[in-house]
Amino acid sequence: MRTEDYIQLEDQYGAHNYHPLDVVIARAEGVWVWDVEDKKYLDCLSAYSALNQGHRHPRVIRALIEQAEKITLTSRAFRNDQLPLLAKELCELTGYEMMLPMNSGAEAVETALKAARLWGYKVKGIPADQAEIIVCSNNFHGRTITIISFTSEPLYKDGFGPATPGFKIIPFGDAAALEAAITPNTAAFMVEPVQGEAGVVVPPEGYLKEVREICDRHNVLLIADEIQSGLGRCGQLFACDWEAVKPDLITIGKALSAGMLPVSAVVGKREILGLFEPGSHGSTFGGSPLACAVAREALKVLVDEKLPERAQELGAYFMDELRAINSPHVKEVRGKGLLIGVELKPEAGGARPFCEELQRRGILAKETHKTVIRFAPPLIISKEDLDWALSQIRAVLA
Ligand code: IF1
Repeated sequence: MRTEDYIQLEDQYGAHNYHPLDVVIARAEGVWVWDVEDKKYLDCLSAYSALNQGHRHPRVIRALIEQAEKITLTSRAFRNDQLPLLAKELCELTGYEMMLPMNSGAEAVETALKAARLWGYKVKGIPADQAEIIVCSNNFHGRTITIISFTSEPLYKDGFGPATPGFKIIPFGDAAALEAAITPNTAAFMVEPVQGEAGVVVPPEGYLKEVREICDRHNVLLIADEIQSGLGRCGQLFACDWEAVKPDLITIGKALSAGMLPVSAVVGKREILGLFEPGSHGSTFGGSPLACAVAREALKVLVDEKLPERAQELGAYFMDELRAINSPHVKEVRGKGLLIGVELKPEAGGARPFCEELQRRGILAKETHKTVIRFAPPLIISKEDLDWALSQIRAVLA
């Protein structure tokens, strides 16, 4: 079968909830992927940061296979010998007291929201069913009914109502707006330290620190959604580390499995995650021995290969070189670590044609919000491969 045949089949039998580039990928290794015609591409999306360790990292593949040969799933009705070790290692790495394992990022976000409401009622003393959670405009936290209830993007929510109540939207990057929105019933403020889907939007310096202080002052929990920004992507273990800010809860996903399978978690303080009682929350696959064995190795690779440090170094270089491109189309280059957005001028005709030209030249990148090209290669990328990518990007933007 050829590219067109796969596309035709998918379009016929699969729901059209995506508009992917016309490339059908069949295999991958490290930073490279190959399509069904055997054309090679540099992956500059990394499955939206789920592939920080690169495709098929040999150590994680080995952990996956070794665990698959022992046991893959127990359910949480029984204990397994991997979850306790992942729990300990994840808490030690991140500096938190407890973790709760789930599968997708959206489930981790839902878990954090549930934990915050529970804390609001049991600890803060908010009257039953009155808890409010504050979020930011242009947020992206996932696709469940509750999460899209507080998106500001009509495409994500229109037609899916009625919305879940209990959320307030304030502008991103505006600490004063947070303080003004807090009421005695506010349980938490949830924020992406760098907004990914919004087009790689970095808040003003000091914002997270200020937000931390405001939350402390008003007895409001700070939840950082680091599903995309965390695990090294932004040049630190967590993007919040740039301002030495410690949230009360952090959601983690994507690269937690090095791109092998959906694995997510919430890490946080015992006084919050300790409030869940047996039966009050759960998941069939969350905390499975397969997921935990893979996540354990994915985290070890992150540390051993110093991926946050690499992202910091290579990201600064990449961003400098992108900014140096003399292009009539570029409005702004922004980002943190190896999460970089190139915003094009409105008259450039949108980012999609640029992504298609990059694809012809062997680079896979995806536009976000029509005018931004997102560059987020695996953090294992070499300087040489990055330089090759830059030469192609220069040619396309100039
Ligand atoms: C899609 C975007 C990225 C996330 C943050 C939670 C989740 C995500 C900060 C949910 C997921 C994804 C999902 C994917 C595209 C994507 C995305 F463009 F839509 F915004 F990465 F930039 N919090 N992000 O970024 O995690 O449930 O998907 O595991 O929905 O098409 P999930």
